[in-house]
Amino acid sequence: MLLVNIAGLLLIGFIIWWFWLYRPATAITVAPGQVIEIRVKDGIYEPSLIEAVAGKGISLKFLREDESACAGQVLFPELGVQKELPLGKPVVIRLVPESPGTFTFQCQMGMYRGELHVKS
Ligand SMILES: [Cu+2]
Repeated sequence: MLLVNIAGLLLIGFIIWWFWLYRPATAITVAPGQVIEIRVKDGIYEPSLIEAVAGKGISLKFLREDESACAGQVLFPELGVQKELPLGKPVVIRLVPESPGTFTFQCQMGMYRGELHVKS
């Protein structure tokens, strides 16, 4: 019985780590005019850390491979962007980040999380 509880706690800990704490460290720098493809799969955006330059337009092509409803939208709350992501159909989002800063992008519930770092 105790063993089962410990296994349950470990599982919960793993889920919390996976969905809320895990951050792959690889940053992708977007050159102006370049399209970056972001896969939406298994609870993470790949890549999940995008670097861009203020005032330069960027194109992010989201490809949803996760059929759970959780992955059905991508939001950039600080930038006022919200898009539906149909399963298996790429959606290109064009952004012109005007000012430097860190902007999050996420699914509607915040399990999928990524960051857009905008440099001056
Ligand atoms: Cu979600």
